[in-house]
Amino acid sequence: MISNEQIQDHNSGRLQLHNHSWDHLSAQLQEQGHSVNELVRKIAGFQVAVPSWALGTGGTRFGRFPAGGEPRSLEEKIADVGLIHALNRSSNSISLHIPWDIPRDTAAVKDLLNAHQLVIDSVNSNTFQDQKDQEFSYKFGSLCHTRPEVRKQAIDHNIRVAEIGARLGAECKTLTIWLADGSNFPGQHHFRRAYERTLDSLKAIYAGIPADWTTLVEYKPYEPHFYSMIIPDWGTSYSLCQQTGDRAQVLVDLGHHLPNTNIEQIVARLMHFGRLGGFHFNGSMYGDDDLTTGSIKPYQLFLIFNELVQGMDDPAVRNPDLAWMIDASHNTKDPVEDLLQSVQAIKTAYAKALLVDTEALFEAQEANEVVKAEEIVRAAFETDVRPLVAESRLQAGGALDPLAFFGENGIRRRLIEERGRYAVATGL
Ligand SMILES: [Mn+2]
Repeated sequence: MISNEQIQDHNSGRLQLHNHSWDHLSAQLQEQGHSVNELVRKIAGFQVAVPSWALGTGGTRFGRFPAGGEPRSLEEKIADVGLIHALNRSSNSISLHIPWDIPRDTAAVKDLLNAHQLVIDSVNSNTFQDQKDQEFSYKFGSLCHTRPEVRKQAIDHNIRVAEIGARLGAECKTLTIWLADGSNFPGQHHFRRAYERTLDSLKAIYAGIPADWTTLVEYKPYEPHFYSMIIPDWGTSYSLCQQTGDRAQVLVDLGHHLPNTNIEQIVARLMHFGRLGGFHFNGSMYGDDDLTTGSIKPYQLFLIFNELVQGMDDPAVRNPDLAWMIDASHNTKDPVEDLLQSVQAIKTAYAKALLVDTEALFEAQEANEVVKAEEIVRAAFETDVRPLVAESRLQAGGALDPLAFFGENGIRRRLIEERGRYAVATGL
């Protein structure tokens, strides 16, 4: 849908203004002792996966208002991520949801992924809904269920999800488990037994998937169960992973925290233990998946990246490589525009975190110079890094302004013409 010529056309009209701001910023960064080329290289290399379910409009209990031209199949979802990646050169992988995205023709899907320079990086299981053909219901839980046959069905599903992922390419080595299990009323669950059953189920999944795969375990304090969730917090997730195996890791979803939770500290703790496996980005005002990353609390997003960068740079921290993914629902925005905004916010926070003068910061921390330490962190946050992020995109072959490109070239209108006004994304 997008040719290289179109991107060059778009860029040539904006190049003069970009070069002007980039010259200014790069001079300033060099003055501060940064290697500009190294910054550009790191930022260009930072890739954020798009989940297959984020390409359609989300809804609430009250309604859903489709954007039109939404992808009707796995193939069209891949095409949409290909479009995003062509524009921002930062979204080279897709995370699939099974059973929503079971490929009909694996070879054809792999060819399509290659054509768009994409890979499948992870697969997500679903035991939070009952499927038409399944024998037992998950109404009262899946991996924690009291009945062994229900647990077995959920375990087998997870193993099958990994098998489907493995067939889609060698890059796919991650199974993400978000467990919706929990209870709604006091007395409903025997907390200790439910935990033990969940642990046993996780161990069975871990033993059933390929030995070089990672299992990511997500936590969430409430919803869909409002009295107790089986994995409500990072500590529970951590304890389960620790007992399951080395390749079981905690997944932090920004939206899965109660208001004012210090997520950056959770990130630091998990990295310290070598158990931070991945990230789901979104911006949460309520509970989950609701808003564009960085739209409400950009400073917090930056502080999280500050911990991530420090952890990744510290040779004493033995944390595995992280899986980065957006996990948001787009109720009022065009999903593609929302994803472009999210990736931009993530890379902006990352770029700012790379600018923190950590040497000076650690000195100030040791000397208990509170104001100085805070000012060092804040100075990086207040730097306008947009020309740096744009330069890294430009050098990678992307558009200087992906959002403007999307609007000016009438991409949504063309998608509606191709797929129809009322096309609804599969799985939502
Ligand atoms: Mn998530």
